[in-house]
Amino acid sequence: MRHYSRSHLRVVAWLHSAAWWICWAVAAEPAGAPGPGGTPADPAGSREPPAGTEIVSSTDGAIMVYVPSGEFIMGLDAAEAETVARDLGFKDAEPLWAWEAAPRHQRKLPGYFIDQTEVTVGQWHRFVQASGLQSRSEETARHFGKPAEEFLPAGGVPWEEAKQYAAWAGKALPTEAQWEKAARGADGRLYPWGNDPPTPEHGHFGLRNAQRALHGIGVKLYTWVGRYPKGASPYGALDMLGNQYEWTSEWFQAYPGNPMADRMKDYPAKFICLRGGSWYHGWVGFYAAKRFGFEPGETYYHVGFRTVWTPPAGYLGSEEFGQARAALEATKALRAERVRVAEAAETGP
Ligand SMILES: [Ca+2]
Repeated sequence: MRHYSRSHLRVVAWLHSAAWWICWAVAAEPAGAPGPGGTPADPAGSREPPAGTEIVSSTDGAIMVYVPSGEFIMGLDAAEAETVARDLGFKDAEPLWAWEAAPRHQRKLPGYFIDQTEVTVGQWHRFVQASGLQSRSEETARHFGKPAEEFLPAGGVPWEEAKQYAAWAGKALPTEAQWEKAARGADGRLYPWGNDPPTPEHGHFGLRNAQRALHGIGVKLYTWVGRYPKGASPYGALDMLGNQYEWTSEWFQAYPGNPMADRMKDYPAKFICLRGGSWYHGWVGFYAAKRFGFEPGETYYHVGFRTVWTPPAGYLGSEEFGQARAALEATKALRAERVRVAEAAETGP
């Protein structure tokens, strides 16, 4: 078997570490020091963490990455939808239902952290133990107590339970805009990595033969989080496309100006919006603007979620920030070790 993921994780960890120290050297200028041209720099505490800054959440132990404040491009125009369709091997965009993501428009968001990966079996297990929740997610519970399965994504989680998890962790489900900006950055790219057509190395889409060739194992359902570094977004978020579909915090409704809004008039109050496609739906969901809906009580095994957190002003220089940074190395090492054990066992979920 190949140890593709382990070696890549080492390289990615080193690159992240190097990038961090460069960012830190910039961010750690004395507060109030003159900026370029002799103008005063930002006062202490008002600066944002650099894009892609990683932390470990103090509540649920998730690695989170920073998405800076500012505008970004959301949705697709018709020409972009046709490009995506051709990239994915379709004759036109109709089978993708890409008209649900029209029109292309600009949004502006404050900065926030988002989980680098989907919430895992291990995190979900700690949540139900701490909260006493009688969860409906049998799909996740069947993996409890098995170290090699701790870093599989939670699945079969109904929307209300996902919201309960987020509240327990002091976080929230992402809005659609938060999810989409984390996936495609600010420049309107079609996919997290840019505009190059997707390949089986960009995410887990249930392409069994291709994934077997890549990892040397048979993946039947979802797979361990963070295995596709080539699919990383501009902020380092992983599995934004593929693996589990992800609940957002919002009911599914047409964007203002959508030319097909009439076809979507029954969506609100019926469907919650999910993002990112899934291994079960294959290529039809493999683009960053993809929107999809399920009723909130549904518990499909290809549906999971991730959470977001908005830091308070002054977070960059706080003791809490230092602790969240210090926990990264051990958290990454544990995940790499669990995935190595799982790969060695050559079993899929
Ligand atoms: Ca996903």
